[in-house]
Amino acid sequence: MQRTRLNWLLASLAALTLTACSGAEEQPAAKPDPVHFESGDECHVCGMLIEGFPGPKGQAITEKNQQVRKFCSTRDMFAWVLQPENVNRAHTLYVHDMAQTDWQNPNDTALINAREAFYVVGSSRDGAMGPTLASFASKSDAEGFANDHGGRVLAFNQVTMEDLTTGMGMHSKAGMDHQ
Ligand code: CU1
Ligand code: ZN
Repeated sequence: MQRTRLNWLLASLAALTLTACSGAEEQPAAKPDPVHFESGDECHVCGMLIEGFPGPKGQAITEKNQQVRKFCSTRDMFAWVLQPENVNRAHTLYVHDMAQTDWQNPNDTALINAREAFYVVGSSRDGAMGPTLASFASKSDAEGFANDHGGRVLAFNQVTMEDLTTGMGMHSKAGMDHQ
């Protein structure tokens, strides 16, 4: 009797350990930290130099080989993310929180998880390529920005390809101050 009970105990312990191990293996690797934008960095989508242009930037660290992709604007980041080969991937994505930093010269200390951010589409403020999506960590900051500069607030998952083109159309006046 004793012995059977011991065997049973050992067996269940072994099973527990096995479960714990395979569980640990399935856990995704820790999310990589954002990297700095450096002078000379080029946008992965449009090829232009990223530095020296206003508005929030984006970056992606790819799911597979942890390759860094940098984008001149949130708009170009979404143009890449929404491609069929990327849209279902767990790429790590960062954008600037424009509540924490200057529109003309966003600082990398303000990079936040793009998937948890809120975006103002169709505002009057331009990014590196003209119309862009203003990114914010907090929904109320995004709403405040939309009150001041127009546009509507979307969560990451609500942004579509159409928002990158037609959604920008309501913007008209402030579009020409590129220096
Ligand atoms: Cu560009
Ligand atoms: Zn670009």
